[in-house]
Amino acid sequence: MADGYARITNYIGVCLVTAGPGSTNLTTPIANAYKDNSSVLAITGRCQRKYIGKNYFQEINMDFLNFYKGYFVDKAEINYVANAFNDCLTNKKPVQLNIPADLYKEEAKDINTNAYIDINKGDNEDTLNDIKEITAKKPLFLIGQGIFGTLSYKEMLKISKILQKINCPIATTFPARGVINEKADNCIGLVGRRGDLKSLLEADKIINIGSSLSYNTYVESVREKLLSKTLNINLKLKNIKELKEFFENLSIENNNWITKNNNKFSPSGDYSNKINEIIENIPEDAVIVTDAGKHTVFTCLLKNCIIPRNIISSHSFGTMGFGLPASIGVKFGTIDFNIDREVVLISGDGGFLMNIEELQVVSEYDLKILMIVMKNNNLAEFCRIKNPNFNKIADAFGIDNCYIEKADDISSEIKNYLKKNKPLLIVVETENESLPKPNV
Ligand SMILES: Cc1ncc(C[n+]2csc(CCOP(=O)(O)OP(=O)(O)O)c2C)c(N)n1
Repeated sequence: MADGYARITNYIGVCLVTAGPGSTNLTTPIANAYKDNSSVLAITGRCQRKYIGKNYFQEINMDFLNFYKGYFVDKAEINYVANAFNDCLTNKKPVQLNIPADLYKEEAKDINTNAYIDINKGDNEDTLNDIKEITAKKPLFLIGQGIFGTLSYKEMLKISKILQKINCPIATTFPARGVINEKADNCIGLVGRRGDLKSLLEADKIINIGSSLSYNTYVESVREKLLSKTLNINLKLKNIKELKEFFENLSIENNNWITKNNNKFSPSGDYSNKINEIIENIPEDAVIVTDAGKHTVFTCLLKNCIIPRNIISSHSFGTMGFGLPASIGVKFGTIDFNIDREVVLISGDGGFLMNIEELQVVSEYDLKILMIVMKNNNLAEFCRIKNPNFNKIADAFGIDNCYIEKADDISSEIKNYLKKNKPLLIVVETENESLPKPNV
C-alpha cells in the first residue's frame, strides 16, 4: 500500500508494523520497493532497549529490512525521523526506522532541524554545465522514472509538454511510460524486453535521463553494444524549471530520424482480447495497477500510456500479491493529493489470492477501485490451480461483484461502475493464452 501511495504521489508512503512477525512480513514489500526505487518509509517496532539481544519475545535482529538503509532509534531525538524521511524521499528508496518500545514514553528534545539536507539546494549545476552539446546524427533520448526526481505530482504531468517539443526521438523505460504521451510523433514508447529494440540499435548516441539501465531495458543480447554509446545524464529534478532550462540550453542535432514502429502487438486469443476490452473501456488516464503474470504482459503490450503512472507494476521484482494492496495505496494517494483519476486493478487469480485479505480495507473505507481478476485457473504457464469462489468472497467483505464470461459484457459492467462511487470486483473467466516472445 505504501509503495503504491509513493508511486502515484511521487512522495513518500509510510507503513507501520509491530516488532518481529510484523516486520518480517515486510520483507518482500520492502525488497519490491528497493528494486523499483520507491520511497517507502517503514516504521518498525522493537522491544524495550534493555531486552534487545536477550532472546526476548518477538526480538530479532532487524537488519534484514535494510536493503537500502535503516535507522535504529537510540535516543528520543526527532532527527532520526527527519533523516529517515529525507533519505527515503530524496533517494527514492525504502528506509527502515526502528523504534524500541521504551522510547515512545520519552519526549523528543533537542530538535535540530538543520541536521537534514535541504533537498532544494541544487546539485545539478555541474551536470547542466558539462553537457551543452550533443553532436550525434541519430540521437535518442531514453527517459527513466529517475526523471521524476522529487517533483510534485502536478509537475510530473508537465514533463510531457517539454519533451514533445524536442525534435528528436524519445524512448522510455516501463516505469517511466507516459512521461511523454506515447501518441506524440517523437515518442518511440517502451524499449527493451517488452518494447522496441530497433531504435536503440540504430541510434548512434543514447542520452539517458533517469534510467537505471536494467536488463529489462538493455537486454542481455545487445547490452554491451548499447552501453558503449550511452551518455548518462544524472538529473535529479527538484522542479520543472530545471528540466525546461536543461533542454533550452542543450544544443542537439535536432532531427526525427526514425519512423515510429507501428507493429504493435494486437490481441489474438481470449486472454489478450479481454484485457484489450478492459483497457478500451476504462478512462485513458486511469491508473492501472497490475499484479505479476500474463495479465501484466498483455496490459503492457496493449495499453498506450498517455500520462505518468498510467500503469503501475512490480517492474524489477515481479512480485505476485503486489497488485491489490498497491491499488489501495494508489487510491489513498489520489484522495490525499486530489488526483482525479480512476484506479483500476488488473490481477491474475493466483496473485489476487496472495493478499486477498486486503479486501477488508477496500470495504471498510469504501474505496472506489475497479478490481478485475482474470480467472484462467492457471499460474501463467506454470501449472493449473483450483480457485475459490471469488464472488462469494467479495460478498463476505460486502463488496459489489459480478462474473463475466464473454468479452462483450465487459463494456456495460465498466460503464455502470464508472457512474457509481463504490468498489467493484469483476471476475473475468478467461482462457489461457501464450505470451509473445520477449526480447532477450
Ligand atoms: C510471490 C511470487 N511467487 C511466484 C512468482 C513466479 N510467478 C510469476 S508469474 C506467476 C503466475 C501468475 O499467475 P496469476 O496470478 O494467475 O496471473 P496470470 O499469469 O494467470 O495472469 C508465478 C507463479 C512470483 N513472481 N512471485
